Amino acid sequence: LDKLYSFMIRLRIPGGVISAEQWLVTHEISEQFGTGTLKITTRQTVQLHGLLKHQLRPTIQAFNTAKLDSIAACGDVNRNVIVSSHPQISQIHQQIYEYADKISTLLLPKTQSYYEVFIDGEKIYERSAEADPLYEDRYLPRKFKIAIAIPPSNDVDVFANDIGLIAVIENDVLKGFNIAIGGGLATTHGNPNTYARLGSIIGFTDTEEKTLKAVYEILTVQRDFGNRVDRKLSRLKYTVDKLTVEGFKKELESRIGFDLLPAQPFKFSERNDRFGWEQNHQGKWFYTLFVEHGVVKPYQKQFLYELAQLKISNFIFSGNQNLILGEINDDDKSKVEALLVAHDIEKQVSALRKSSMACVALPTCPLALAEAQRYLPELVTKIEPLLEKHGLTEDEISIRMTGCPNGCGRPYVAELGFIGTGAGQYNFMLGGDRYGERLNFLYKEKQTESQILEEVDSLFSNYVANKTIDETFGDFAFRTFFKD
Ligand code: SRM
Ligand code: SF4
Repeated sequence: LDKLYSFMIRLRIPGGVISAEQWLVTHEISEQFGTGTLKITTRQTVQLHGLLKHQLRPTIQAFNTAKLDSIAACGDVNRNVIVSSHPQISQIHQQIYEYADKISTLLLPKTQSYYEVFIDGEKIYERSAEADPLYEDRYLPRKFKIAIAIPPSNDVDVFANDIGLIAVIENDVLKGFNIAIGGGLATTHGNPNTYARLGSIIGFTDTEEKTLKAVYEILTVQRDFGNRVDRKLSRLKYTVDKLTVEGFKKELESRIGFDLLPAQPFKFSERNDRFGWEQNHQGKWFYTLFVEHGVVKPYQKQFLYELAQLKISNFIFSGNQNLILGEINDDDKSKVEALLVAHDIEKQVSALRKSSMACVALPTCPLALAEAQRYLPELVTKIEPLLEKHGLTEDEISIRMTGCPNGCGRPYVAELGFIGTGAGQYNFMLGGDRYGERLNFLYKEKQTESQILEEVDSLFSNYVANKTIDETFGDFAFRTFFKD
């Protein structure tokens, strides 16, 4: 008798946009084969858990009929390419969104084994075998992540990615991209050689051809120079530091055959999603739904199912684990509003909760040392009265939690970060900025809930008494407590 293996499947959705038809298929698959839970991830896609081994093929086949796949959603390849998700913030979002698709396609492994194993059983050698000039016969030393940010929003945490592209826009024209390399968050408890790192900006590209070429060759540098001995030290960030930023850039320029242009100015002034209704330049409506830590609750799932059946909106996952219902015509807005009311969707949610993010952790993640998405909601409920006590209820302080130091909920770039060290214990990280441009630091080790609440109370009190005008909590905490 075989063991009762159960699997998680994650989709590849560059830019995080799917149609109503694709939502319906995803919904139905989750009911038929999964646990029923849909989990929106920090990289603009969804995961289904609890798939039994014999259900894998029918699941993947069903996704395939809806033109959805799971190729390169995991593994030592380029992962889901993410993009700032609010279309209304820029008239040229569609143009930038297309980059996500192009980059994802450009960097897909050429192997057809996915189709042989999961779709139609046709032998790979019966298909036209295609060489893979990018991954060759060895793939990358480690997973690889790319994000595209559209200022003023850094909702993708662009500097936490191996490659971060920052769109430079002037008078509603896309001028090109600043390129940041070597971002990555994971550390390992007790291994001082591991560290979180924000991407370093190495220059600017002003045409699509140059941007794609630079992105592609950054991967080949990592393929050829990355550490293949120690997986803990094999992400691009370590390669960049080994070669030095300048050394990496030189190697890259020799491969692309042109010099990168000097980086262009840009400014981030938001990272959260814009909840509720917004209208874009073409008059289309977008509604952003708060989905706490990406776990779609049953009443939300029912609402989304009924909405998808109307086929009047698309579904856009945000890098903050929320969901945007997009491209809604003026005439259809009232239908969505009626459904929002019927399902009692619009709840009062505090600014802190809206700025919170947590990874999956227990019970499904095998690497979890502590709770995250099941516990952070409870911790936030206990912090909310402290915010009230100190007059901070409107403050959008970012709070993030993960069950281990891998950093899936990006806690290293939060103002308040909690990283699991053991059951009920967290390293308390403090002093990230609000927009993801500065790492936080370890403030207190292995804190229990009561210690966390006591610290937070005292920090809020100190903040209110001593902050400068317009100083955010993270900036205040960094200025006050960070010791080099
Ligand atoms: Fe992650 C591994 C969940 C975003 C760093 N991550 C895992 C696994 C697959 C555990 C495993 O290897 O067995 C988790 C599955 C748990 C489960 O039960 O579902 C997992 N990671 C997630 C998600 C679902 C968290 C979430 O709640 O949203 C995110 C899925 C993203 C996606 O759709 O592709 C997720 N993971 C991230 C991020 C954030 C990001 O990419 O913006 C990071 C930190 C950024 C980075 O990569 O530096 C991240 N995950 C890791 C790592 C550490 C990688 C490293 O450099 O060492 C691991 C462990 C590994 O790769 O060995 C990991
Ligand atoms: Fe699992 Fe750790 Fe990632 Fe959380 S941060 S999902 S515990 S690997």
